[in-house]
Amino acid sequence: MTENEDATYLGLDFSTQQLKGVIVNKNLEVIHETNVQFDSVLPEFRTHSGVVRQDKKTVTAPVLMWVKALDLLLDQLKVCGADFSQIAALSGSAQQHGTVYWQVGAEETLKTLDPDSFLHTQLASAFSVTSSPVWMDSSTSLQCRQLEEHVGGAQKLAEISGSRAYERFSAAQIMKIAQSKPSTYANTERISLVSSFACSLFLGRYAPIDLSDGSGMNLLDIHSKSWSQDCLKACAEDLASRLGEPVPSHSDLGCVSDYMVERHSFNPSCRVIAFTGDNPSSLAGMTLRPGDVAVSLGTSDTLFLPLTQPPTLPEGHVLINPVDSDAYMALLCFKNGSLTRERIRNFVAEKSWERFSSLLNSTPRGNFGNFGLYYDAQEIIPFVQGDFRWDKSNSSVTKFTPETEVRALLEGQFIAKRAHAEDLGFIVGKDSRILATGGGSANKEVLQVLADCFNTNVYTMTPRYSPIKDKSVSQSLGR
Ligand code: XUL
Repeated sequence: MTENEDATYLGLDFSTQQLKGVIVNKNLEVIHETNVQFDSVLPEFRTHSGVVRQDKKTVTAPVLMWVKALDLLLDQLKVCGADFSQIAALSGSAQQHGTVYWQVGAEETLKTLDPDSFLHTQLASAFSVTSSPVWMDSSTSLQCRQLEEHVGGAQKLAEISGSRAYERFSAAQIMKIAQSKPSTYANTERISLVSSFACSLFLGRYAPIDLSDGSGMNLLDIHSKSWSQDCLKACAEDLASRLGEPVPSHSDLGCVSDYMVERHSFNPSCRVIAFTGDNPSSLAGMTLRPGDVAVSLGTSDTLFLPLTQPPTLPEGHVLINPVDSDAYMALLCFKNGSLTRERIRNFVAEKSWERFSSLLNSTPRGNFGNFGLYYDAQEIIPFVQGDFRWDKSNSSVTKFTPETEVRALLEGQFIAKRAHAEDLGFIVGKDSRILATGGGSANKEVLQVLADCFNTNVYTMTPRYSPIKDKSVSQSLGR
């Protein structure tokens, strides 16, 4: 497409609970924005918070739900008045680690889609695994130990891939499928991450895995930026051909598919840029400077920061930086984020954030010495589950008053983040900035607790809706 003053750009986010689409102009002003909530809009897939809990440890999401959500989202954007012919380029982000299994012959289907029908009807039998394992899954401890043993231990695996073996990472998930369903694995011609799967729907062929999201698999050598032969071998037979070659996260992959042009009137020269994981995308979008730490408060809570060199971390992850493939980023992920905050809010604050905030404001910082840690699902760091409460004499108790519970929850969540970050050697000093993002960062009272627990200033980004504000960092909460 030639230089066009009216050019727009489409961004997609395939997150755990919803699919979101945003169209911005060349000044990054949001022109259209819409979303599809999986549970309420697509109830036929029977998800809760976007996932299906098969048992306490096994958590998956139906692949066709994501495809159908895209059919709906594109139609919704058109109803909002979006003109797809003006879109010069598109890209996207997605929940990390989840794997999508394309059946033998599926790429041929992708390349020959009929513009007269929906994607979800045509791709109904394109997947050899119909419900994809996602990042909330913790059912692969056995495969994690096997992988670490094969490469020479947890430390060695962390040196190679940036992380010791983690249950939700793709290697252990692929290994579990190859071991427990060998015919399903044999009938799989390609394995995508959720990000590269979503990108493939726009490209009309298999999109490569990008280096940044690819570092969340326990399969990529983060130094050579190619698949580690040792890890591949430990995981499953003939895996390299099923993964394809990884590419830098900002790669231009070519033009949008004929299907998108004919069905949705995309411009045939609209470029498709590699999709990546949600955390790398946030790092890119927040333009962090040295010393900054980002805290994302979403379905998962994460903490991440840019790095020039890759340390070997005993816990947490080192990923390749999505903006500069020679640099890195550190990532800590806590599974019990917004769903746990909502559970406590529903229990003690009549499902109201206002009531939650007023309970919070009725207790002082430090909560009179009361402290709590709440893990609804099997946590990642530390690997525990359950509610734990202590009073000021450090005795374990089973119950708090509503106001004590609310503060104990937030202080527990944020002090744990600080403690784990400091354990890894990340020092939040007086000149540091914490940049908060994600749904939970909309609540000022919650951010104040974050500022108090880290004893530093917390900033949020202002989305650039009209009227447009100049400053991207608009709000500062004092210590
Ligand atoms: C990161 C992680 C989650 C997912 C879901 O390691 O597991 O943050 O990306 O958002």
